Amino acid sequence: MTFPKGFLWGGATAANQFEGGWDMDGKGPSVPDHIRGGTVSAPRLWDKQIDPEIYYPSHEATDFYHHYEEDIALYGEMGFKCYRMSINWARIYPTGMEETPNQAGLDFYHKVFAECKKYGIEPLVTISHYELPWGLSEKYNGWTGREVIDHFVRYATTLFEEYKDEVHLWLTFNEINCGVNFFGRILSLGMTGKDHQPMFNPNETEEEVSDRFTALHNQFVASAKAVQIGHRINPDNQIGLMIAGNMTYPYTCNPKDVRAAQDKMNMANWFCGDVQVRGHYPYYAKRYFRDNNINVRMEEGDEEILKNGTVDFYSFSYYMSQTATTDPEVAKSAGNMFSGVGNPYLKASDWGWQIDPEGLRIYLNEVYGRYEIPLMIVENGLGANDVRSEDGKFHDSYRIDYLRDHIRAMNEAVEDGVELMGYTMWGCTDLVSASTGEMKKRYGFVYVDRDNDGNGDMHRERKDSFWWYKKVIESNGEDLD
Ligand code: BGP
Repeated sequence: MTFPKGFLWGGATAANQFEGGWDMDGKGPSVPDHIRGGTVSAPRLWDKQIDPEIYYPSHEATDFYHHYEEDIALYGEMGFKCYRMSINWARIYPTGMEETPNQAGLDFYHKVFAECKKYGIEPLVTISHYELPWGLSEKYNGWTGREVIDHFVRYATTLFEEYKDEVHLWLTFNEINCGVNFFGRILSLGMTGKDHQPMFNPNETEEEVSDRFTALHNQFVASAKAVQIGHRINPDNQIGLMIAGNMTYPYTCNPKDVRAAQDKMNMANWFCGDVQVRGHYPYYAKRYFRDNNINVRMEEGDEEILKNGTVDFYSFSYYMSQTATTDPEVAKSAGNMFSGVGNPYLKASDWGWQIDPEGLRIYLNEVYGRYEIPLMIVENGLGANDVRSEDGKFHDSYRIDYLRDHIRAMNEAVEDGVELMGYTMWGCTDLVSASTGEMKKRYGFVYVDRDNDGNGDMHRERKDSFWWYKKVIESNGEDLD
């Protein structure tokens, strides 16, 4: 086992799922603050007006806002080299439209970075992780509005300047490729539509699909501008993209299935990376837009901006793989997050996500072969319902098994020659699930006393995986037992 020296071992969280303090010290509401909790079978609904009688999981989340010292100390104890976190835009610009930033918001993250420094932890900051200030969402129908680009650029510039000496690793948008799908409409693009609707709503008109791709285009332009500004403010900044890693296999070797998988890989996985790494839309986009009557509103000069704002590295989340087929009978079987077809060779988590460590090695090789720029796994982990054992502890051996298998696969990819910067396990401290809004779906090395209805005193406890991961980091990935 050989991981490169300086490999960035660590964990990852996102402000809207972890921080809480949703209305504290001048923070404005953001889109997730309007989204209720749900389950795997009961969809999360979003409300235009926040109803004080209703429980919204992001409002307190698992309260990093008041526990950051303790949480980062635990990361220090595990030996983290890197902590991936996001800054909440509405904490810095409460409606997204102010001329000057909220000082209390800026101060909070200075304190967070100072704690990281204490333990020698390098922060990796996602500038926008599934949240848009509510003010911008309401005024412009989220990223559909071209104006949002300028608001984002002002926000990103503030961060690059303010944290110039504290942060050098940045990601512009979390899982930007979710915007290719209806799935990303609210979560990723802040386009809310009709009131009290499910967060994931597959029913879109042709016009709405065009708006969604326009919104995604606006994110591409905003990201490319931010990359250029970030490099100018500090040439040491490394700025990456972030993709929901979507490994799709053909269900059979029938060429029709192979083509279906290729098509899925193109649009659900490669499309955004092609724009952000290569600096232009891929060749297959034209036909996709034509066949689906999609009209993306672009402006003169955008091509130039995309060309000049390509990223320094490719980061991604990886949880599962899926298959594709054209056989309508097979297509009926259960899918997962990207509504793909089940793979009979794989087992699934309790939430139906198919576990595939080998797929991680394949994916790493595919991505590196295509772009030949450094890669980083910034999310990977197992969402599970952790139950306290009779001895009062959390023995999460299933999580250790999942992580061990993925780290082995990652190591194989490094041996294959893939240039990998690091690995930040998702949800290192328990936090709210993005897709279902549950607390019950836990990922952490650290348990947080909080349930689906908002009960619990938020105290933290180490699970077995905490001690295991500490050994993994100490041995630079050699000791996985
Ligand atoms: C990714 C998101 C994260 C995170 C993770 C796990 O898609 O970037 O925000 O939540 O998935 O998903 P979930 O919380 O739905 O289990």
